Amino acid sequence: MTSAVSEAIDGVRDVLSRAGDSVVVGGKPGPSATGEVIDTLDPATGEVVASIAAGTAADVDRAVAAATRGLRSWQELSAAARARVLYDIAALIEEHAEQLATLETLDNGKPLTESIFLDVGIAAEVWRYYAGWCTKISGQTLPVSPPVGSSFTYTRREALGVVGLIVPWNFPLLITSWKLAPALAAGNSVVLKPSEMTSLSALRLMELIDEAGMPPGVVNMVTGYGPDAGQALIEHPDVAKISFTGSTATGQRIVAASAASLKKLTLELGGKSANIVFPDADLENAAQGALTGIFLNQGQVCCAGSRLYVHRSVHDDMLAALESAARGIELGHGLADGTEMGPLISAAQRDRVEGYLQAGTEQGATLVCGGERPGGELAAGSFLTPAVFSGVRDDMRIAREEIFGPVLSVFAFDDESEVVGRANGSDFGLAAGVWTSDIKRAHRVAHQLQAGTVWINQYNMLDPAAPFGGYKASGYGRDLGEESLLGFTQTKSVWVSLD
Ligand code: TXE
Repeated sequence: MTSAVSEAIDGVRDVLSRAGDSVVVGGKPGPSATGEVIDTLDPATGEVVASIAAGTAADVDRAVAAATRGLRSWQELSAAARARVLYDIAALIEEHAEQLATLETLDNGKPLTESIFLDVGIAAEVWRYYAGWCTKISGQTLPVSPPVGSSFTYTRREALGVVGLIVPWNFPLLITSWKLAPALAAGNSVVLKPSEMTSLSALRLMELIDEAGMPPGVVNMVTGYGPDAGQALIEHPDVAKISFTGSTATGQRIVAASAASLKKLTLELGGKSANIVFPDADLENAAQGALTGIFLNQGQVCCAGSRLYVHRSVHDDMLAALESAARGIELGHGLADGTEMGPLISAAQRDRVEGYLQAGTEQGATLVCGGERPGGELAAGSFLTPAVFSGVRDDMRIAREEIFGPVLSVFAFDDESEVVGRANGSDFGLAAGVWTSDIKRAHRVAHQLQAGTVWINQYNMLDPAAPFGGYKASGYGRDLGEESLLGFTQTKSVWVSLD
């Protein structure tokens, strides 16, 4: 480990030393009811960096009870006062950007520059965006018909109550912010369950939320394993909604559990996104977009452009450019200078990805480069060199299943309608990319693609104002934008007799 890395870790030691108190109930951080802990590892070295509380159903019960009490104090504040708290949270995130980014990189492995600009930078903007919404949530007056003039009728957008937010490990602070900020802006109280692998930035965020003057009990957190803390939250009768980002299997469990109390759900369940390069595209930009589309965050991105469809006339040149760029990507500790790609989240995730590399080769695809465990200093971490497959068929497992790692599948295509059909021939529908200089084709194809987001001549763009979520098996409901905010509200029609 270089001295720069050790120094960066030393800079967050005080936060790490508080990690055991990661169950936050009624504004008070503490251990779990059982006192059990979960070790959190630096995926670049395999070393334990902290131990977080392993919460269980008893902690979730306490947290939901605190959130039920906290709801009133949050709703008693004026909309402007609630907005001020959210604006202050945004400012505190920016003020502590380096510390939060260091925690994120240490926990997740991603390069520090990604943590600073993408995770922490966009998280602050998300808080600011939803802070603005607090004072703009309004109902409508309705032109009801008979009996004419006898009633005045209007709608109110009301909070749901206590909501449960379950967050994965790939963008811990960012996805927490995606869910928490709109839930609060809409007037709900919250129980947050971060991933057991990456709870450190949430731990620090809870402290900043407290510093911003959030009334106790409005935001509660239970860290712990999915089948313990998570399952208790999704089954809790007093939780009105679950907003979840994670695997399809867990999403299906949440749907089943929601039946008992008819919880409202927002589910973002990953994808297998197609990125389509037409021959009239700016090929240099397209190659760059294809690379960041798949290798950002080590490929552990729900909207990763993991299926790259390249027109046959430019396929070989594009493949050569991708191979050479992929071979040049610098792997290293996320906190080290010059690192372009960090380790995967865990050894188990790397094993999973390696299973797909093997399946791809066995089913007849050609591994052009990558897919190796680097040696030397990196051998102790869960690193994998960026991999590119060519000669992939649409029916192969690597073309159909979410790999969630740095593995790109490249396909050749011949014409537009063929490629649209193949791009849509997936169970998922989270995102897609289109690279072309033909404006008519760009929009025509974007309209035909079955995906919640389509990027034209760019990839992985996100903004708090733009809704994000999936078609088909990629889930339902939306994060971000006004739609996410409204998903944390319910509409009441009020009828007043004028007779
Ligand atoms: O996800 P899980 P995992 C996909 C990706 C990845 C695979 C497995 O393909 O390889 O899922 O990842 C909580 N009740 N995505 O196993 O288990 C868990 O504690 C309630 C795509 O880590 O779904 C964590 O907080 N909660 C994805 C969260 O669910 C439960 C991002 C996500 O973990 C639970 C992550 C239960 N029974 C993985 N079991 C994306 N859409 O971006 C687990 N959890």
